[in-house]
Amino acid sequence: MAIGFCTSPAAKHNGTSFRSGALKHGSRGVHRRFDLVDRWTPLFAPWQGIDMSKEASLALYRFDGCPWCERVRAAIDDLGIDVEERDIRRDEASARALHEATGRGRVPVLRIDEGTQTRWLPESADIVRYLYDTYGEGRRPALLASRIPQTAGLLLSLGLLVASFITESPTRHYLLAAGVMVFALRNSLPLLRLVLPRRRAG
Ligand SMILES: N[C@@H](CCC(=O)N[C@@H](CS)C(=O)NCC(=O)O)C(=O)O
Repeated sequence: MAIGFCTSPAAKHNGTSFRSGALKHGSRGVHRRFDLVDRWTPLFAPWQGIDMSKEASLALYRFDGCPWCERVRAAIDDLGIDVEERDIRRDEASARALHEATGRGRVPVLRIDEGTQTRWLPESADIVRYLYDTYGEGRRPALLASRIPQTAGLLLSLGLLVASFITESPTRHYLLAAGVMVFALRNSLPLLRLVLPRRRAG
């Protein structure tokens, strides 16, 4: 149900924006509670200490060819939300800001600005979860944004490696090579997004 009291990246595609008020609490519980009290959120907001006039803006720190960043971008495309992108290999100021905030240059990192508060969220899996929890309205992550390809690839490569150790015949070498290849492929799976047609919601 759309209320539209304040705008957020989600507002672009679904007109619902009060969820951004829950960002600073950052807990699933708060989101769920808001879903239940949807219509009454503006009444509860002051009581919850939430400033409904604040707008959350998101920025993704990334660089080209980073598979974990592509995983997050797949989620962003799937959700159809507006997220500014900062390429830390092309933009020195962004690289510096990231380093100052997180103490390292590892990406992806999502910067969440809401009012005067800024949160830096690292780890692609956590970012994807956060985006779907906040803007997904109950949806599950798109395949390339989800853990499924990574987990399946890891299990398959482990299976092949174990099989290569317990096999006696020369086949073991093929199994070992396949295990290593599947593992390498699994790590670059999100890059598939770069060659597949992009599916952008909204
Ligand atoms: N587990 C992390 C992996 C992130 C990662 O390894 N990022 C690479 C680029 S794809 C990186 O930033 N490496 C540079 C560094 O670690 O300083 C995630 O899923 O976000």
